[in-house]
Amino acid sequence: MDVGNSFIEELDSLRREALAALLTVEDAAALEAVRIEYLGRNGRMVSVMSRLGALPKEERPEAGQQANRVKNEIQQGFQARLEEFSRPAASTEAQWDPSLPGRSRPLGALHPIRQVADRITEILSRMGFAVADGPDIETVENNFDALNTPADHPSRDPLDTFYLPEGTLLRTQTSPVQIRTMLAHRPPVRIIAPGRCYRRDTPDATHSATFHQVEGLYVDHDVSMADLKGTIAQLARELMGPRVQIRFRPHFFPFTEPSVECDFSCTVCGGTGCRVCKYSGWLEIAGAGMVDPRVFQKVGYDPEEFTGFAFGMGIERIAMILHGIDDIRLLYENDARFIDQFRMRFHENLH
Ligand code: 2U9
Repeated sequence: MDVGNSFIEELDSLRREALAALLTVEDAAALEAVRIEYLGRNGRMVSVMSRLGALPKEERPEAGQQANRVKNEIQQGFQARLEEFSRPAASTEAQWDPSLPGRSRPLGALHPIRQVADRITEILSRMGFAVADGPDIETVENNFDALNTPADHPSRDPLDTFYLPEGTLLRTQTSPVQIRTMLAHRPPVRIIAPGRCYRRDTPDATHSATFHQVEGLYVDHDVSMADLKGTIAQLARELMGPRVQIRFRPHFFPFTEPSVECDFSCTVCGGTGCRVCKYSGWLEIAGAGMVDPRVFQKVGYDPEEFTGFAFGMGIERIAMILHGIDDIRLLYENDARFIDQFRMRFHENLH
């Protein structure tokens, strides 16, 4: 037997032993040990190949190619077992069905109150209103005095308002945000104040001790009731759809004069009368009016120079109308079965 033949034989037995060893390993650690023994830097493959140079020159190419084939074969065998060990248990492989639909990941959803507040904010932002905010804990001064609320006004009653120590309270409306803004800025002022408010109401289907409002304020030279009406009409159309009608009824608020209540034609029945609009065809949506000159005086604006309009609306009420919710308490229970219904559905109810 010449040198070349013994080299090829040695290669062959190396190949058989390596493949047999690869087949018998039972875990990744044993596999790695086999890899080191045969394919490692000081392994048997390297040691056999180091003897290539000792072969007669004419035999080297053929022997070299054979050595490479064996090395590749062992490497492939190693790779195949490695993949086997890095896969999850074989039993899951048998159960894997590529035709099954993918797993759906539950998506979060914005709370309906947030959705409606965002929508109103977005509509009024496009009309030029900036968003302002302020603290939930307010001063009696900002919440009542600066808004021209008489000392004996029922809303000041501790049975209606949550008073806190040192002349503070939980704000009963977002109006103190407008007071703060006017104290800090000269006109023109065009802001909305969305936020949470607190009143000592006994909870029932339409009342909650915490609720949300969006209020608006526009002060400049020559702001008129017509500007108010145009703003409310545009808001109504964008919120309820292009066919909605609006009407103003005279009302009274301490902070506006004249004051109005704003009704939208009922979006549930289209104005013909239903349970939601109490068969009137109209829904009370907002209160509004021209800012009372006494409020301007309190914040240092000259009522001879400036006029302004203000409006306020309850977000829960609007959400309830848009979504057909008949009990405000559902909005606060955070029952996932209820909340889940408002995923991506808001726009369906708009037009
Ligand atoms: C300033 C001046 C005037 C804000 C206004 C209303 C009318 C109003 C209610 C709607 C439903 C409260 O949530 S609700 O119960 N709001 O009717 N709000 S005018 O007037 C202001 C605000 C700030 C400086």
